[in-house]
Amino acid sequence: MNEIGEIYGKYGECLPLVMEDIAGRIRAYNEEVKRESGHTIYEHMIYRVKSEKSIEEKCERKGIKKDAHSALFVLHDAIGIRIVTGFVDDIYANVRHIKNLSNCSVIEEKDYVKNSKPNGYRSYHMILELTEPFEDVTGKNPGHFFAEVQIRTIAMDSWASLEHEMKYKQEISNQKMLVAELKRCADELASCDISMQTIRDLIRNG
Ligand code: 0O2
Repeated sequence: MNEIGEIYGKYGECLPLVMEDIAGRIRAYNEEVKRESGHTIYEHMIYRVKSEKSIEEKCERKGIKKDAHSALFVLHDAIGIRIVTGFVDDIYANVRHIKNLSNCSVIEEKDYVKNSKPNGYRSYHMILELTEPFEDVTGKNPGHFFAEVQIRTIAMDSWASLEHEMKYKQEISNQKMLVAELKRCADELASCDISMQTIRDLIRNG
């Protein structure tokens, strides 16, 4: 986990606890499904509290004040959770479960799985508002905290990592060609994801 820095102030201490609470409940459900059906609804889950440096850079990029209120109330991804699934249907199984969690409401969602970005990016994004037994930046206790959840298949995840690597590389030759190739790969992977889903359903139900 990243070091918690100044920008989060005293609230930085409870962020890992808020994160563990929500991640723990997502993990517990995956284990319950596995016990009952023999299958999991995700392959792995990673989570982190965004580093002080990254959240400060994001405040700068967005032109907002660099303080705890911006970091925790204006921006909503100080806590980030990524769930990586084997199959497309499992993305939606996770979405349904998260929407039913107590003390948790989905305040924003973007389905880049059904509506992929022009570059080929696919993922399901949700911003969660969590009510937790800690004081928040507005002085409320129980307080409100936010977390960004990204849910995608293994294929979508490896694509996003590679595309992210390209985006952050300073000088890159053949960029136009690479962008086009990445888009082609994203579409091929999406097509494979659909076929894999169909094969899985035939194996499980047939
Ligand atoms: P980082 O460094 O990964 O955290 P926001 O900027 O979050 O206020 P936005 O851009 O409308 O608002 O949110 P969106 O589209 O839900 O994207 C949020 C995060 O999804 C991004 O965070 C990326 O991590 C990821 N993402 C979105 N689009 C792409 C994409 O085209 N390629 C890849 N590889 N990842 C993407 P940050 O804060 O931009 O970056």
